[in-house]
Amino acid sequence: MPNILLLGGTSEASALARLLADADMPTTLSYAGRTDHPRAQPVPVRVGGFGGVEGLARHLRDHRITHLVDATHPFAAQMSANAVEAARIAAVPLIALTRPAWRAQPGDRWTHVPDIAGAVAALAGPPRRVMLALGRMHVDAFAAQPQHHYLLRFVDPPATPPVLPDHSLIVDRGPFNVEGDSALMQAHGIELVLCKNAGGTGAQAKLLAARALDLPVILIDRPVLPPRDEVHSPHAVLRWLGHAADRGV
Ligand code: 3Y8
Ligand code: NAP
Repeated sequence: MPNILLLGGTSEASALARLLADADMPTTLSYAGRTDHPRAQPVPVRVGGFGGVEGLARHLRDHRITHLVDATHPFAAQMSANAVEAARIAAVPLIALTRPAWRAQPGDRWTHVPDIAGAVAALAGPPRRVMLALGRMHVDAFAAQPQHHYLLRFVDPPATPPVLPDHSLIVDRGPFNVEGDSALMQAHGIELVLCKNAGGTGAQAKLLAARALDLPVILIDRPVLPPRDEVHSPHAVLRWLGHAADRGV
């Protein structure tokens, strides 16, 4: 009988958890504990770090995990790197459920930057009204470009006010929709959108709204991850689990 550890925190992880619950496959979904009220799941949930690679390898052994599914966000690079190494150490099969990077379509005015520092540098110049759709963890870096008005969107109210001198703060969690993001961007007179190339549908609304409003977008490239088996749909993970189970792993 499989015993699955699902590293979550994305819409795809939640969709997979639903499929695994419906298939009665024993699964635990894992959150880092970054948000105050993570979405309820149809499978048991654990919250908090494992304690690095060693901690995760120990967790895999102690809990007799038979399959590790990394369905974390493409920017959760440390977690994904740890998953590859810990799965190797504990000899547990690993699959990554990830989403393809977004690709510009006709009408998109995208500029690609390699990382947060590149995004900060790209904001040099006269004041503009910027939708900084990066969440909370990297906001402070943009104090280096204090001339802009920033529209921020956090999942939870921040413990301390953001350090940016001129900002508006929205507290909201996705998945978002085009109508909502378009109305938000127009209400705040947004002239530029800055976000990560997260892929998927849960964060895509702002890009579709920017296209409709003919606004430029600065898109941060994904961090490089170590090689691992990857699929792009929850059903492909089910096939992998079925296949892996056939091989008696
Ligand atoms: C804690 C779990 C689900 C998963 C929903 C997806 C979609 C909505 C869009 C914008 C961009 C951003 C942010 C975002 C989205 C989904 C998905 C996604 C982007 C939750 C969640 C956790 C987190 C962590 C949080 C980060 C933050 C990033 C907000 C739950 C809601 C900006 C990423 O305050 C903090 O510390 C927040 C940290 C990492 C990035 C950052 O730097 O602030 N996600 N987001 C997970 C854990 O603890 O393990 O609370 O339910 C999950 C989701 N957020 O099941 O419905 O699939 O991507 N999350 C980005 O893409 O740039 C918002 O505002 O347009
Ligand atoms: P990260 O920087 O790659 O990971 C930092 C540490 O957080 C990891 O080493 C691990 O601690 C712990 N961790 C991360 N994800 C975990 C999980 N699902 N379960 C248990 N521990 C976890 O991770 P992050 O970018 O902060 O992302 C944290 C969570 O938010 C993930 O679930 C991710 O899917 C979700 N998320 C992130 C983003 C984003 O933009 N980064 C966007 C949407 C959702 P230990 O080393 O102690 O094990």
